[in-house]
Amino acid sequence: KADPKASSVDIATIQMLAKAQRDNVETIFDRAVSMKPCNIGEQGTCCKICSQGPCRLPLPKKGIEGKDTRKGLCGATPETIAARNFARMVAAGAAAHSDHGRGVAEVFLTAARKGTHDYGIKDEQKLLEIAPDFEVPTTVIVDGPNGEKIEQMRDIYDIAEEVGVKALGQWGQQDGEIYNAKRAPKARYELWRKLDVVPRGIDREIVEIMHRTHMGVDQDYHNIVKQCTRAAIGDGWGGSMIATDLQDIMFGTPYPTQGEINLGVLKQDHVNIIVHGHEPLLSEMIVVASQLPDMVDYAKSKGAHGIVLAGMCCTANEILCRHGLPIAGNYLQQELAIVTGAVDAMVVDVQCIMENIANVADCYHTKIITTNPRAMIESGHTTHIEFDEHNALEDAKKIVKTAIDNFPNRHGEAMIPSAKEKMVVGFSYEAINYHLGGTFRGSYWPLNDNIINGRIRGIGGVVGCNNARSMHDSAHLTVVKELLKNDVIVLTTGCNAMACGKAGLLSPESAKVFCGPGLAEVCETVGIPPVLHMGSCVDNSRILMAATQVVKAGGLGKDISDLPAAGSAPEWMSEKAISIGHYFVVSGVYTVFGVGLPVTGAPRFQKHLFEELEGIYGGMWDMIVDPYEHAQAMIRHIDKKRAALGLDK
Ligand code: NFS
Ligand code: SF4
Repeated sequence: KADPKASSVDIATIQMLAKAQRDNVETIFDRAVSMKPCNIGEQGTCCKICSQGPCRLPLPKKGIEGKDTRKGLCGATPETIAARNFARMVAAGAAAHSDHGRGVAEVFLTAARKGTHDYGIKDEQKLLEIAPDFEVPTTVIVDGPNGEKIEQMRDIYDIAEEVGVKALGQWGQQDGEIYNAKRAPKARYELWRKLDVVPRGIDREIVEIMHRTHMGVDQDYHNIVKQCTRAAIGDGWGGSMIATDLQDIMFGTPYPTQGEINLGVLKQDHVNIIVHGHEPLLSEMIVVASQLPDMVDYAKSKGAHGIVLAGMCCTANEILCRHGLPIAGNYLQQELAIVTGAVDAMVVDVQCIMENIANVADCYHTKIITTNPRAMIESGHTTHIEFDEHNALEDAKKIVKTAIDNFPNRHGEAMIPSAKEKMVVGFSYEAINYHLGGTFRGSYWPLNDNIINGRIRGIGGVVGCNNARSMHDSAHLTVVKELLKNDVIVLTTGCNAMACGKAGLLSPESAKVFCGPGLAEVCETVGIPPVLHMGSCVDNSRILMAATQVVKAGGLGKDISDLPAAGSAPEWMSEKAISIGHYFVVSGVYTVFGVGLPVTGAPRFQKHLFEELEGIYGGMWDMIVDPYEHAQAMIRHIDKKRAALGLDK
């Protein structure tokens, strides 16, 4: 069994893990102790893409002496094998984000055509801002009463429809370039064109990875990485960015708001519903349904005082940043939320949902409700209520009602940890513009100015998952605190954002506790936290846009690769993280991963990712397990970029 105190730095997690063990409920923490990973897979050199294998090519214990003669049956080198495995992770990650984006685009188009009552256009301003990127005009010229020409706004729903059609077209586009590539700084876009890596269409690049990594196709790791680049740009600047933009238009662009986080947000005498997964299409409707007076009355008729709706994983970030609704916890807390005995329903859609929640739920009264036709759980105890956006609110009401009906079935008193923390969240790149600018129009110039004068040393993007192979939240917090101490402002998303929230780093007051003097001064003057929560993992596209705004504001070079900035995923685990890492790298960012990367068994491929890519893209991969060293490497890179810009350390 796992030692609770050695498993997490988060008190609520430690308490609930101990309770799970008392209740004889096995969790991922216990299995991480009893099951060790395969060391060949860990090195990235196990090939199972044809049935002559799996061919396993571990690094020799004494290292490679002389020529590396390892080969699979077909002759595949460790480089080819590791590169193919890596590429398939990029493909899966890009597919996950982009399929999410496709779903959003489909609903957006339905809404634009007024084919649903439940979704509409909330942020017209943002629609008008992005329309030109899709070459959609926002005005028309009409004849005035005296024959003169007058420019008139087009109907907002007409604009939306055209944007929707063009956005959705980005998935199936066969050639040309995806529209958003041009949003990157000019130098970056031109570099991509020169290297011939601008994605032709989002789906096409993902499919091509699957083809190239089939047995006996692409056997040059440089060329495989090039295709990874196309698919990853198609994710970050394509599928993910479209998801973020259209979600903002339909549900509102996040602006700073307060929220609360950790298992302590659950309430003993309330119906507790957790929405877990990734797509706000569902959770937005559950937000509406759970606040309807007849639903609240129904909950009261069952003996509850009200309804708590809390999020988990990136769905949580979506509803938190837009509505200030509480977060129950990050990825590694999903089983433990159920262990409280207070969760009446856990509603899931797609991604990062552990199959074991069904087993844990069996031991308590919690109903697991799957909602997406892509994602079911084979278990006698999960309920599937399919969510159809044409009937969204009705479906959401059915889900909320199922949770309420389950409230009387609790097994006695629940045990809810008291831990919860307040935080300020919702820093879309538009909001950063406004806040740091502090003027009516806002701009990124004040941020740049503070970087130039050295109060802020640089920018760190720290994102990504939890991983049961490393102590929960520990590496996240060490990396972030080390950056803050060295005056590096941190942009965050995903499960890192939640780790920071639980540790109090998302409050403006934390600036004077954790930051170096320069960063503390800036945060206190502006009244922002030193760690800016920008949303879910698809919202890493906001970080790309923020970086682009910083470049455009001037004074810090011409490209993202010139900025004193670095990226990090200290506790990554999902394939999505690999796609994100790669689009950051090829956008010009030095990107460090913790835990381990399955490339170490293929030294030449590793060198390509860790060193040679810098010469091509100005950004490169790195892997450093020790979180303190990890942060130091980021700071060294930031200093290198400062020096190149002629700025003091
Ligand atoms: Ni991102 Fe979000 Fe968390 Fe990792 Fe999973 S929730 S999309 S993949 S685990 S950060
Ligand atoms: Fe082995 Fe080659 Fe088949 Fe991979 S493709 S399993 S290395 S024979």
